Amino acid sequence: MIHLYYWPTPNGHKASIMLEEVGLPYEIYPINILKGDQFDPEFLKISPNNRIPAIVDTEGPGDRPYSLFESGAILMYLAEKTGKLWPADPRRHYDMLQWLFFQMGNVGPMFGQNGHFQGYAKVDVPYARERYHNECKRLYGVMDKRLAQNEYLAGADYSLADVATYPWTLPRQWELHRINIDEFPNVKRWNAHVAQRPAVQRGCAVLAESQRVGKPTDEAFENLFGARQYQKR
Ligand SMILES: N[C@@H](CCC(=O)N[C@@H](CS)C(=O)NCC(=O)O)C(=O)O
Repeated sequence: MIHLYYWPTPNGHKASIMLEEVGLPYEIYPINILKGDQFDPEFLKISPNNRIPAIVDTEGPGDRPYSLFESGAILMYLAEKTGKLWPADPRRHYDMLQWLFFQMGNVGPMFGQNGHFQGYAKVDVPYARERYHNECKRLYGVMDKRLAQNEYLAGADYSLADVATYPWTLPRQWELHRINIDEFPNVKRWNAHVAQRPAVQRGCAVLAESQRVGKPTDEAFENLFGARQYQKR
């Protein structure tokens, strides 16, 4: 059994989509990051960087429980465990890894900062707003070029790179990220195609009723970006 420590955010969705894709049984352990559950000492033992998602595999390697944090590592673990979305061919394998790491090192951090400075920061910082918006648009351009020649990010096959990237490019994020999707028609086509996968729909539906809409409350801001985030632990 997989225990999924989760909240319905783009990084959380990577893990829930993946668990649906590979068909492993899992139980949800909600970590309400708006209320500060991520600072619970028991959760920090599993996820020392106070971030979701995290998992515990009760039947981990050596038949002992094993815990993981960092969504990219979780996707790779679940793929290798099940042999699903884990290409045997070395070229396909490394094509997949390159585009997975492209998401982890670029799309996630830059889109996250873009959203922060466009919509959440309590003071307007034009330089940061412009820098991260430019980066976000540039990365949409990189993906658009890739998807002009390939059905999916890693090539002909749906892969971990799509699982990781799709939740960061949802139509409801385009306005916050100031993205005119018509400038990126290949991303638009790919996004609509991935959205039709039943596992993607089931993964995105997990705790969807708790999804935050609009600006964070003062309590959520304090937990995510304020003094509580920076307390020594
Ligand atoms: N690099 C991490 C990022 C995870 C992450 O940023 N998670 C956010 C939600 S999308 C979170 O847990 N935030 C809680 C906090 O900032 O305290 C991963 O890919 O797992």
